[in-house]
Amino acid sequence: MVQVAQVVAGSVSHLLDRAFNPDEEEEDTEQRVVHPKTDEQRCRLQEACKDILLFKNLDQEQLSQVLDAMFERKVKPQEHVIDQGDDGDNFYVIERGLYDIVVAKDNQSRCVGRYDNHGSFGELALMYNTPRAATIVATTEGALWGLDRVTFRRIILKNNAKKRKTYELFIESVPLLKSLEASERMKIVDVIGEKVYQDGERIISQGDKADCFYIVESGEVKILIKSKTMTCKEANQEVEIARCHRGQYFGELALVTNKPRAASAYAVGEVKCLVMDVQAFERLLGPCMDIMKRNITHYEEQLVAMFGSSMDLMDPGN
Ligand code: 1OR
Ligand code: 1OR
Repeated sequence: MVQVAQVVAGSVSHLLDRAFNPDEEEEDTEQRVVHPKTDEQRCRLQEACKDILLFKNLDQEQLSQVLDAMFERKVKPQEHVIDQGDDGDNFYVIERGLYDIVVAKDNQSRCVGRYDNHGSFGELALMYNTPRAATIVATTEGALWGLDRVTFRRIILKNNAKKRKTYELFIESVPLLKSLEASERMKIVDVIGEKVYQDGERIISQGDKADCFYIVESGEVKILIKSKTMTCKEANQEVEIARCHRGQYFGELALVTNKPRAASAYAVGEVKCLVMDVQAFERLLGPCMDIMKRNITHYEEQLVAMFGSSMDLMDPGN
């Protein structure tokens, strides 16, 4: 069933896309797209959106406008939600379902990744006014929440202009990202979300499936490992193996090795992290891969030095 959006305040002609000027104060004159929802739909929508990184830096009013504008879309197996090369119409948040990311290059289509019941896609064409960069195919029955291009650009792009100002200097100072071009660093800022953790809160849990990468913005993060081979009395006891401070990263190992999390990470005091999803990590951090791989070699050396075996990094679920 196609739901018809209610457009309140302002005229429909404003829906036509135009050059975006983030400094223009236009909130009060701009049309608002509202798709009415039942309480039950709103609950499901809020649950699906609670970890969406692009929504993390929005204020209350911006977030409520985004949620008002979102509409439900059910999909069937093999349905193409997005086709590479098309113009961008909507941004999508996943409520449930599996979705393949397929990229065609040199006349060959390749599945380069997959969304598994979480995450979002379709932001790139809307952010940069480019054709769709990949095809997204549902491989199961699924449910999505769409956000129209005009609302996305009005709210998310405006917020991204602010994010660029806020994080530009910090991102330039992150050693891992030094080898990137300035424009590539800005693309990282565009897709990251800030998450805040309280003292003692667990950020990563050893053995979990991984979907995010973290850069410490402020505070301290301690890394603890449980090892079945270590010489510690209690086999299941966690021991501290490292600390990460402002400008340092963690959570890359599971994304690089495609394995479960090798260790757990906890906040020491209040911690702010910039968080990137695995798709953005693969898309944007390719040029930093050598540095990360070199550091992973150091973990393995340390592991052997500390516990006499590097088995656990290869089999972190135990
Ligand atoms: P879009 O608006 O271009 C397709 O529509 C979407 O697929 C895109 O936004 C992203 O949200 C999502 N490269 C390009 N787009 C990707 C990628 C990707 N992964 C997810 N999307 N990768 C590089 C492939 C060479 C990363 C693969 C994990
Ligand atoms: P992850 O995705 O596996 C846990 O999630 C993260 O802890 C991991 O990525 C690394 O970013 C981080 N061995 C394994 N992981 C480590 C280590 C480490 N240090 C930090 N992490 N070692 C410490 C070396 C000083 C070797 C184990 C003794």
